Amino acid sequence: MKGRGRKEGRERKEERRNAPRSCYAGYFQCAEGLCIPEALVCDGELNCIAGNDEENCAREGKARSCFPGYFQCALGNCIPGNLVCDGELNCVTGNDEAFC
Ligand SMILES: [Ca+2]
Ligand SMILES: [Ca+2]
Repeated sequence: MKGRGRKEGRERKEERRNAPRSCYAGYFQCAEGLCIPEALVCDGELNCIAGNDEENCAREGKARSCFPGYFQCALGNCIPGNLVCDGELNCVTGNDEAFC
């Protein structure tokens, strides 16, 4: 029943999605005008020629570090440090257990 700290990063991402863009809904517009599926945004790989599909993540919190004592999952959410290496997957990607 403990909060997992998943919200913070997520909510900010949602805000971005509502920004008016000239791509179809569900697509992200790169700096050079290319439209890529939103699933490719912040997935850790550069899909825009300008690379800004990943750049924004850093600004929105993905590559930003968590509060002291917290661990950052691959998707950018933060979990309490004591959940790292506790034998249970707390990150969606399970990377809190990957480095044990
Ligand atoms: Ca990407
Ligand atoms: Ca864990």
